Amino acid sequence: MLDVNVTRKLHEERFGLKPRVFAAPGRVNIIGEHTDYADGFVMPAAIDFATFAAISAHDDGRIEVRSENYHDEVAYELSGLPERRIGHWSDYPLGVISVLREDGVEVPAFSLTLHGDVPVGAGLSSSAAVEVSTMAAVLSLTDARIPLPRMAQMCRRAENGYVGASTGIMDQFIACCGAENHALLLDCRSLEYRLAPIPPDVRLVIANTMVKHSHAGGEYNTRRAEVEEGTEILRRHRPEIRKLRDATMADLERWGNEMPPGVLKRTRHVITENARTVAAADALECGDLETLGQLMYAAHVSYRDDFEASCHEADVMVELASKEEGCIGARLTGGGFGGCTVNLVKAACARQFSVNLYKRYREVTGIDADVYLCHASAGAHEVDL
Ligand code: GAF
Repeated sequence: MLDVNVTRKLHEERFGLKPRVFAAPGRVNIIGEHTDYADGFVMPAAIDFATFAAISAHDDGRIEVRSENYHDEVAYELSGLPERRIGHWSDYPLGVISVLREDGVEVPAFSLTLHGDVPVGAGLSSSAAVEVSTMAAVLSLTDARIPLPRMAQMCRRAENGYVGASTGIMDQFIACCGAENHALLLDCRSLEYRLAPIPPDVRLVIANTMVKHSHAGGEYNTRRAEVEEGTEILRRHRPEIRKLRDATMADLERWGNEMPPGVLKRTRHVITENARTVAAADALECGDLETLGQLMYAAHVSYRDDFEASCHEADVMVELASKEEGCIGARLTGGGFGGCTVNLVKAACARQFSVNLYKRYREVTGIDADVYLCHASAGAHEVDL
């Protein structure tokens, strides 16, 4: 975990002003993959990796944004901010500023230092952590009072519209509304959510396959387009199907033969994943960890075979985890095509589990994985002195 005092000091040394500091966490998704933009259900938890956004105001009409991770900074006149992405790390904070202004927030001049430890390209939502921490920091300089769920929607708009990745609401929402020691079941249509405690004798172990994943363009958007195509075919028969959230397996059995084979499989994944996610939240709330674990394994199989968003390394990682003592459930988490697996593990076994998983994965793939013992953490907040 990063030391916030280091971020404060770096900001003061660079900009000569004492900052206020805001934190937003990364996340791991326990279950519910590619269901958010289908208005379905997801069950992520915020984790103890975060981005800090240290901010101080000034009055020279400029904004300066420094990234300690990229050892780089940008500066613009407030009157001359780029209107769209330039393919640079600064697209994320600049996208947030653009959305704030679109919504009528008067953004003042400031200096901002971004400093985080959410692994990049690992499927743990480093970009949402940057967006949400930036928004919380910038808002602190204004009179605007924006509730956290709306902040999540605005940050999503920044990512969709400005950065150009057609992601759903999950990552920004959990970065805003996550709670210590809880998973969050989100209805991505109504944005109603409930928090489910993670039992104290269960640990979240995140295993990084070290296969990089990225959203901006690429396979994520292709999958999303296939999901839209499947939805459109079902909607022709049942116009009340606005999103796949409204469709059932019976609909798919009836009209799935009109879909290209890939589209049929993507559609089936989303419909079954929604059901699994709701069942998983119930299981967690009832303390039925065995059912929860089985649902996670089933979700991985669906992600691998129907959504075809896994990769060899993630399949190996899940298989190896399932054989370790204390493993309740394991699956590839996040947007897919690499990144991390999420493992629910009995607390008493978690250390040995991590050591063994690292060793076995190295034997099979030759790759040195990062294995993180995490705990569910709070969403966006100001970090007190
Ligand atoms: C990425 C996206 F940003 C989320 O909105 C979600 O679709 C996820 O992939 C897949 O479940 O993290």
